[in-house]
This record gives sequence, structure tokens and C-alpha cells, in this order.
Amino acid sequence: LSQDALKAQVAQAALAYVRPDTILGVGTGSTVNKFIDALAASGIRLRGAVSSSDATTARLQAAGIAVLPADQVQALEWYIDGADEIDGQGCMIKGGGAALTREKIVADLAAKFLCIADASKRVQVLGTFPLPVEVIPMASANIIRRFARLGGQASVRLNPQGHPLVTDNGQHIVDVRGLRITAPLALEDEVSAWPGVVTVGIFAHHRASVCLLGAPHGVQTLRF
Ligand code: DER
Repeated sequence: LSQDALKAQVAQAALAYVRPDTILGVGTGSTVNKFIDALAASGIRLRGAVSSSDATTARLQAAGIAVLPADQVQALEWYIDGADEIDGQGCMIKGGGAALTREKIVADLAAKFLCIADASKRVQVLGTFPLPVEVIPMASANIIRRFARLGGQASVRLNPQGHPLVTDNGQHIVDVRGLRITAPLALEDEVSAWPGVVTVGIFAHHRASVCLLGAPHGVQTLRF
């Protein structure tokens, strides 16, 4: 089964967690896009969705799903999103799609996080995937130096034109290679406190409650 097929498989399996007439928090990325497609095809009627990016908002609207502003929603039961990596405790690296800030904002509204991913995202230790960090541009050089002191090689993410990528929030992304994140909660807290860091792409405070992992032999359900 191709990675694409595995993503479609977990997207379909995620429908079992969707209760009609509820409001759902929806993440960003290709696996989530397959979930939105499956949701639209399922006929399940949601009351609405809270979106984590302009891209997801467009996808939800195209699927005829009402998008509700995050600041008008008190609490969600589920936040559904993909991950770049997920470890044995449900801690994740996220931000490959540059949406980590709004993803963490919407995840914070939800009681539970349902991670949908293909099996390639499952790791023992987080950090092989470069860690995304959304930063205020004036702080990026200093943040890069701080990561170097932790043994990480950080660089500003560029767009296809070779200029710094600008996020939905108008900030930049730094990607950090060479980290072995054996204490994700501690590193999330440490980096989040650095001046100029908007969001670090470690989801340990907002780790997954359930992960549906698409594997060749079928969907594996991990509970944390
Ligand atoms: O950027 C993100 O956090 C996305 O959720 C990413 O981690 C998963 O993207 P994918 O489903 O396209 O692999």
C-alpha cells in the first residue's frame, strides 16, 4: 500500500470518532485533507469545524462544512490532525505544514487529540524529522544560536522562490536538525520560553489521546 493509500485508510477510520451535530477541531496537512474528503463523502453532518490554517479553511468550505471562529468556541471534544513524528507516549513533532501555531491553539480547545498518520510517522525518539519552530523574524538568528548550543543545526525555512516562508501569522519558521528529543515536555517548555519563539512544534502538553496508524496490515489504534 502506498503512503497515500495508508493516509486514506486512517482518514476513513477516523470517521468512527466523529459525532454528528458536533463541532470538530481540524488540523492541517495531506492526511487531514483526506479526512475532510472522507467526511464530505460520508454524509455525516457536523455543526461546524474550527480550522488550524487558511488551507484547511478553504478545504472545509469546499466540502460544505461551516467554519467557526476559534474565539467563539468554548470547548471541543476532539481535535483531529496529522503529525510529522509520534513517539511511544503520543508526543509529536508537528509543523511540517507551517501551521503549528494555529494547530496548537485549536488543540488547546479540545479535550482529546486524535492523531491520524501513516506508519512512517511512528518513531522511538522524536527528532529525525527537523523540528519546526515559528519565530518572530528579528529573533531568528539568536534562536538559531541557542539551538546550536543544544547541538541542533537550525535554519530559516525558505519558500520555492528562496525567500523566508511567511506563515499565516506573518512570522518565519526555523527548522532544527540533529536533535534527539528524549524529554519532549521539558524541551517544549524550555524553547517556548525563549524570547521570539511563537510556537515550538513539539506537542507534548497537547500529546495525542489516540493515534490511528495506517500500516500495510491495516489500521493500528494506539491509546495514550
Ligand atoms: O504540519 C503539520 O503539523 C501537519 O499536521 C503534518 O505534521 C502532517 O502532514 P501530512 O499529513 O501531510 O504528513
